[in-house]
Amino acid sequence: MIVVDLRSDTVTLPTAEMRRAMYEAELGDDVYGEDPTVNRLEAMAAERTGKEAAVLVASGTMGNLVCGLTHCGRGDEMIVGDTAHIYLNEQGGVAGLGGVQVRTIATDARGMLDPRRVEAAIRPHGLQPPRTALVCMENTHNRGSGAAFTANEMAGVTEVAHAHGASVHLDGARIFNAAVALGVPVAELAAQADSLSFCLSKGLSCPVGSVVCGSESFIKRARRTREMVGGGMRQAGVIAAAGIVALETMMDRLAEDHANAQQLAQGLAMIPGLSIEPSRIQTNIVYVDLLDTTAPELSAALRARGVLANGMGNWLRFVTHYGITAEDIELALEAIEAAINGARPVG
Ligand code: TLP
Repeated sequence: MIVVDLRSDTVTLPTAEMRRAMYEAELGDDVYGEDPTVNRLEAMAAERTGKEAAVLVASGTMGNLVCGLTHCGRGDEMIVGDTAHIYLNEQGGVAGLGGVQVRTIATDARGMLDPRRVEAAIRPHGLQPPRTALVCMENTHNRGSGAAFTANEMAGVTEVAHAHGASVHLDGARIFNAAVALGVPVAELAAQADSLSFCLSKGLSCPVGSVVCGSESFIKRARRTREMVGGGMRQAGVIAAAGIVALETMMDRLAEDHANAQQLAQGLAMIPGLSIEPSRIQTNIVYVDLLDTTAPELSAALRARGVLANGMGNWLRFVTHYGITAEDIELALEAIEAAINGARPVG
């Protein structure tokens, strides 16, 4: 059976060019700073994002954790949207490992924070309140159906945070999707944050890895934090080699994923029993509300028809990525329609 795997862009496999680069990578011990391939990837990442320096980490979760722990001390407070991946999907890492108090603020439907709410949540200086050390944003926004925020949209939050002495971290797991969708250099978006973590292992198709970018002094401290959480890797050039290929070759094709997501959204909008507004889909993530069935039911029915999707409660999420073609989207839509019709009560 043909399997169209739309669970996530994390399921992407490395390209042939990546595998070759990994095989041939020049290596050294990165904890000594001696892996030339890691050093090259980090320099490229810093250059692309317009930051002074960068450090390779194992995952997006580790990138966010390292940044949270580097910006915040024990008892400090970190402001995060209540739909953020950091808050929902990272095992409360900064609280569990760093004693950081996480304060959530309601985001809008796209996942954006309202600067006024951020400002109201920032603690006054004093003997008793915790210090608000960090404000986090996410771009693109996973739970916001892949919403891509312009620098302007982020600027209000950044200004408010900085005005009150808090730093800004950007969970840019899919920041290149945002840059491609908005048609702007990634550095323009990264400029709104003091630290940025982006993933190599999602739409960019690498097998593993994320990169944290920031100022020289921040990255120096982040390296120590990475060491603390066991993230110092040795011949990590095998990972970095794929990352270099990704930065060189996988960026522009993200537009294909966005076109496929739009095609999917438009097809889903035609299927009775589903609720979605295709105009909201800016990148490669498509959330759809289920009106007559539940996520476990529909995803099981889809799996039986060769289509994989994740979901919970009354929504399913489809993510387009490298390896998924426009024909796959048509196949998926046929399977979804058949599964919905099969699942709906007759009469
Ligand atoms: N997201 C995964 C799941 O964990 C939900 C996915 O399939 O989308 N930030 C954002 C915005 C993310 O979407 C993810 C992964 C991460 C961070 C964490 O990255 P990894 O999985 O590399 O730790």
